[in-house]
Amino acid sequence: MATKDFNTADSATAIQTIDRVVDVIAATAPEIRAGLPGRRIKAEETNPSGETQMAADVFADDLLCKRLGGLDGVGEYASEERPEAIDVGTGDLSVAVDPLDGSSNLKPNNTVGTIFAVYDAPLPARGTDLVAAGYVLYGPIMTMIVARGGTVSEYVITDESNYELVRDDITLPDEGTVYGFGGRVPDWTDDFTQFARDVEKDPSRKLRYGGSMIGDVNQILTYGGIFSYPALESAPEGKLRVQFETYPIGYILETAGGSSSNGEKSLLAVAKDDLHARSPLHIGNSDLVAELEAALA
Ligand code: FDP
Repeated sequence: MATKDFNTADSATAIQTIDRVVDVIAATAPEIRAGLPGRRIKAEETNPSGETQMAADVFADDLLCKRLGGLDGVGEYASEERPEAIDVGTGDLSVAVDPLDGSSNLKPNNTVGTIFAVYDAPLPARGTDLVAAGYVLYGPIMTMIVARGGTVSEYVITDESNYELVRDDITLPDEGTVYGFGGRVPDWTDDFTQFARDVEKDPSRKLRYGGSMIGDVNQILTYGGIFSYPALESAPEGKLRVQFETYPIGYILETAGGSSSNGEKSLLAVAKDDLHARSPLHIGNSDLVAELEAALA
C-alpha cells in the first residue's frame, strides 16, 4: 500500500502544507470550471510533449501555478504544460499538476479533471517520494479525490469556499465490473490485445471509456475493474506522463487497496529522470492487474 513517512520535511509542517495544497485545489477548481467556456479553442503553443494546448490548459496552469506556488511549504511547481519545474519558495515539498487532464474532451463537453501530486523531494521525483495525490473531476458534480496518510477520501466542492467530505476510507469494490482501454486498438501489442479480449469475455463486465484518463480512472475507483493506457506499437512508453499522471494515479489506486502497474511492476517503482517521461499505465483490482502482468510477461 502506498503510504510513506516524510523524507526531508518535518512531518507536522508537511501535513500543514498538504492541507494548504488540498484547500487551494478545492478553492481553485470552481474558478477553473467557470473559466472553461470560451477556452475550448486551441492555444498557439504546444506543450513539452508536443501536443497542441487548449486555451483552457494554459489558463488552468497559470491559475494553479500562481495559487500553489504562493503557498508556504511548497518549494517547486511543475506541470504538464511547462518545460521545467520552477522554484516558487523555500519549502521542502514539490507540487506537480496536470491542470486539465483530458482537455480534448472540452470540445464535446465531456469529463475533464485536474490531477495533483505532492512529493517530498525536488522534481522530477520518484513515486516513492509521494506524500499525497488527488484529482478534481469536473463532471455533473465537482468532486475531489484525495489520497494521503494511507486513506482515500471523496469531497464535493460546492463553491470557492466550501468542500464537504462525502466518502471516507474508499476502497475498490471486491468484484470489478467495468473496464476501459486507451490507445488505438490496431496499435496495441498482441499480448495486450489478447488480455483485453479475455477481460471482455466475462459477462459481468461492461466497457466504460470516456477518453479522459481521470474520468476513466474514477469509474474504476467507483465500480472496480481495470483501466489501461498501454504500451503501443508506435509508442512503447504509452502516452501518460509519469510525474503528472501515472505516479499520482498509481498512488491513489494503491492507497485504495487496488494495484497499479506499468506492465511489469508497480507504477510507483518506475524510475524516470525526465520531468516529462511517459509510462504505460494499468490500474484496478489486484487480481486483474496480476492477470495483466502475467499476460504481458
Ligand atoms: P488529452 O490528450 O485529451 O489531455 O494524457 C491526456 C489524455 O487526454 C488522457 O486523459 C486520455 O486518457 C488520453 O490522453 C487520450 O488519448 P488518445 O488521444 O490516445 O485518445
